[in-house]
Amino acid sequence: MGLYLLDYGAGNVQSLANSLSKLGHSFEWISSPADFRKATSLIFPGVGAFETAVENLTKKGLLEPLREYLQSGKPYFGICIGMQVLFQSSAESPNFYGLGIVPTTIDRFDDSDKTVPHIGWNSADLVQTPDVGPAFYYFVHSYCAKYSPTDRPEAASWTYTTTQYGGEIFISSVRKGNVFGTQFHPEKSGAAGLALIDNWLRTPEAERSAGISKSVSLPLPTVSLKSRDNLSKRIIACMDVRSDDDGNLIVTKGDQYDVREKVSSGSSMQVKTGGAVRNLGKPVTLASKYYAAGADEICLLNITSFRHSPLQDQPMLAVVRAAAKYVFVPLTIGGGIKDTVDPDGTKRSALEVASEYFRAGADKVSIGSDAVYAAEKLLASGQNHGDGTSSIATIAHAYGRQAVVVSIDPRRVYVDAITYNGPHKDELVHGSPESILESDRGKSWWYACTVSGGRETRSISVCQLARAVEVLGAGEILVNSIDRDGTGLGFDPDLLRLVKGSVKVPVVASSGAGKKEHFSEVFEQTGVEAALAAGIFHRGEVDIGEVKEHLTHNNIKVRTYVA
Ligand code: 1PR
Repeated sequence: MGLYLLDYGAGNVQSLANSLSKLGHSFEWISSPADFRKATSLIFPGVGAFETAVENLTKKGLLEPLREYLQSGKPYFGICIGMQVLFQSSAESPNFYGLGIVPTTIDRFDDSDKTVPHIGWNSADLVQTPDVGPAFYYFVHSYCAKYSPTDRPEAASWTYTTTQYGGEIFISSVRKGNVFGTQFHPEKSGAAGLALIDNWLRTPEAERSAGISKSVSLPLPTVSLKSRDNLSKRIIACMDVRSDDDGNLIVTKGDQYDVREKVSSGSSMQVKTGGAVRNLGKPVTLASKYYAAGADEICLLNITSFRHSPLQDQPMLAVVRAAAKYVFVPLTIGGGIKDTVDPDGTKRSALEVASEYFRAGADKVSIGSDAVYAAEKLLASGQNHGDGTSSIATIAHAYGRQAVVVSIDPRRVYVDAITYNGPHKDELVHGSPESILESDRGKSWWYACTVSGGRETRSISVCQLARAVEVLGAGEILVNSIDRDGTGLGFDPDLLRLVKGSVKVPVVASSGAGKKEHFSEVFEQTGVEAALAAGIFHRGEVDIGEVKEHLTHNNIKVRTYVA
C-alpha cells in the first residue's frame, strides 16, 4: 500500500510516525508534489498554527497538489490542522484561506465560561451512527468548527462526531467519501487512538474511498453521553532528568529542589545535603511504565539545562526520541528552551531549540527561566502586548499556543502582614490559624518567581508572571512550588487559586502530592485542569490507576485507561 505522510515542516509529525511503526504500517514522506500521485493513502498530521500550515504548504508548492489528491477520491486522513485546512478559513489567521472543501469556517472557542485552549481528554460522540457511544481522545486546540445544524447546515453532512466543551458543541471529526479528519490527536490518544488509526488503515482502500460507515467506526464504544462536556482531569507523571556525578542521564527527585542525598556531617552527625544525586531510574523506562499505567501525559524536565548549550544537550534529545517510541500520550519537554549560543558561536533561537524537541517527538515544550525574563521585559515596557520576539511568542506563532507551557517555580516570601509595605501587598496570603500545616498558621506571604531551578529569586510575583505569559502566548501554566516539592504535604491550594484566578489558560498543579486524596483535594479546592506528581509515583507509593479510581469514586471525571 502506498501510504504517505504529509509534513509541511512544523509540528510534531514524529508522533504519528511512531504510532504507525508501532502498529506495523510502513510509510513514506511526501517530499515533492509528484509524491501525491504515488500515494494511495495519505495522512496529514498537522500540528501548529493554521497560518503556518497554509503558508508552508503554499511555499512548498504542496497546497494545490493536496487539493487535487483530495479530489481524486483517494483516502485522506487529516489530523488537527490536517482537518482544519479542509475548511474555508480560520479566525486564527484571517488572512489565510483553507481548501474550502468543508463549506464552513473555524472559530475561536468562547473563553467566557471556560479555559482556552481546550486541552485534554474528551469524548467524541458519533452523529452519523447514533447508537454507538464515545471513546476518549486527546484534544489540544483553541479553534474549532462550531456544530450548529440549524445555523450552519452546510457542514452538517460532513459531521462525523461532535464534542462538547463548556457550553459549546463543536465538530470533532468530519467524514465524507474519501475524506476523514479528526480535531483530536489519535496518535496521542493511547490505545483508543492507535486502534482508530489501525482501523482506518486496515480497511480496504475502496471502502475508505467510498466512506462506508464501518470503515472508520470509532473503537471502544461505551454508552452514549451526548451533549455533555466530558473533558476529564489529567494526571501527569513528571520526571526531573539530569546527569548523575558520572555523567549518566537519570531521573532524580528533590526535596524542595535539592536533588542530592542527605549525608551525615562529621562527628556531630548533623544531616546535611551534598551527597550523590538521587537516582530513581532511567527516563525512558519510567516514561514507558507511566504510559502503561495510564498517565494522561508525561513530562520530562531537563533540570540543569541552564548550564549547558543545546549541543551538549543531545542526550536529552535522544531521551525524547526514545521515549516517543513508547509513549502514545502527550509528551512535554522542559529545560533550556531559550535563545542560546553554541560553543562555536552559532546563535540558536529558542524556536530552533524547541523545533529540535518537536522533531524528536515532543508535543509541548515547557519554558521556565526564560518565561520569567520575558514577563519582566513585558512589565518594564508598560505595554499590554509583547513585541513578538520572546521565546513564548515565537514558538506559539509557529506551533500554536497550545504547544507552549510555562513552568513556574515560585517560592513563598514570608512577611509581617501588619508592618509590610512592600510590593505585591494585594497578593498576600494569610495562613489560617486552623491550617492543617502548622508551618502556615498565623503567617503571611506572597509568591515570588525564581529562575535557574530556584537558585535565584526575582521580584516578580506569580500572578504578574501568569498574566504576562498568557499575554505573550503561553497555552498552559505548570505551577510548581519550591516549598512543597517532594514534601508529600499536598499541593499548595493558595498558590494554585491565585494563578487560576489570574489567567484563562489551563493550569497544572504540581509539587507536594503525598497520597491519592491530595489529587481530589486539589481539583475540588482549586479547579485546576491537571495535577502532576513525581516522587509518589517514582517511589511506587501510589499507582496512577489508584489515583484515577479514587477520583472516579469522588465524581471527578478522568480518562479511564483501556490497555
Ligand atoms: O529554566 O527553562 O531551563 O527549565 C528548567 C525546568 O526544570 C523548570 O521546569 C523547573 O521547574 C525544573 N527544575 C529545575 N530545577 C529543579 C530541581 O528540582 N532542582 N525541577 C527542577 C522542578 C519540580 C517538578 C516536580 C514537582 C513534583 N521540579 O518538576 O516534578 O515538584 O514533585 P513531587 O510530586 O515529588 O512533589 P528552564
